[in-house]
Order: sequence, then structure tokens, then C-alpha cells
Amino acid sequence: MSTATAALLLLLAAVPAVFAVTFQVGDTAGWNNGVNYTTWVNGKIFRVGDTLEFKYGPSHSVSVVDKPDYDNCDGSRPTQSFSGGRETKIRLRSVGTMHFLCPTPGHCLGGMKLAVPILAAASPMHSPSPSPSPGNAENARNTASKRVMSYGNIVVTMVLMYGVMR
Ligand SMILES: [Cu+2]
Repeated sequence: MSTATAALLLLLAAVPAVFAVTFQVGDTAGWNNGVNYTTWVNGKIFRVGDTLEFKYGPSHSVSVVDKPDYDNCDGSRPTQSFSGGRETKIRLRSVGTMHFLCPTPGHCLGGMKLAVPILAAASPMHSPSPSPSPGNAENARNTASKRVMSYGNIVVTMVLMYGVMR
């Protein structure tokens, strides 16, 4: 196979990775009172490999809960909990729906609850994780989707340069 063909195949393999996305929850409003997160989710497509970025003040926290606790705004037994930081990044690791709420009394009832439906990754390159549990927010992986994007960009650049130099 020619070098050009090889480069093209490499490009095709890398392109889906370019689309791993980091979503800032609530957009500029962040993770806060007075935001309708059901509305925020509408029309967005979340995939395994994408990242949720919660930005919040000291009165808020982020708890991962199951659906019944989400429905009841019960933050007493989260599967994961994050606080103290101004920012929490959670990588989406498996297909399904992840449920979040703010455990500060009254905040969930006031609307600080988020249910995110997660679809399969666009390509096998994304399927990360030996870990089966969704949304482990390990620091080491915080920038994973950005690194994936950089990798895609590098490959695209290489291929473009190759085309120009021929
Ligand atoms: Cu809150």
C-alpha cells in the first residue's frame, strides 16, 4: 500500500476521535441555582469518551446518584461525590444514563439535578476504560478528551503537510 493510502487510513481512523467533546454543564451559568438542566441537556448528544465539566461555587457540590435518588432528590447515598473544588470533570465511561444532583439542602428541589443520556462512542477508538463504572473522575483522566483531540489534530496536520510536500 502506498504512503498516501496509509496516511489516509490513519486519518480516517483518527477523525472520529477529533469529536470527543467536553461539555460545560449549564454553559456559562455553570452548575448553579436557577438553571434548567433538563433544557440544557435537550438537543445535545453525549457519547462515551466525552467529558462533563461542572463549574460551581463553594455552596455547591456534585453527587452522582441512581435514578430513584435523582427522582427523589435524595443526595444521602451518592455513588460518587465531588466538592470543594471550583470545577469537577467527569468522563463519560459507559452507555446509559448518569444522574447528578447538588446535595446542598434545597438545591436539587430547586432544579440542580441533571440526567445525561450517554450513547456509544462514535468509533472503537473511544471505548476507553477497563473500568465498567460510569463517570470516574480521576484527575489523571481529566484532560483525556483534550488529549484525544490534540492527537486527531496532529494526524490531520501531518496528512495535510504530506499532501503539500508531494
Ligand atoms: Cu447547589
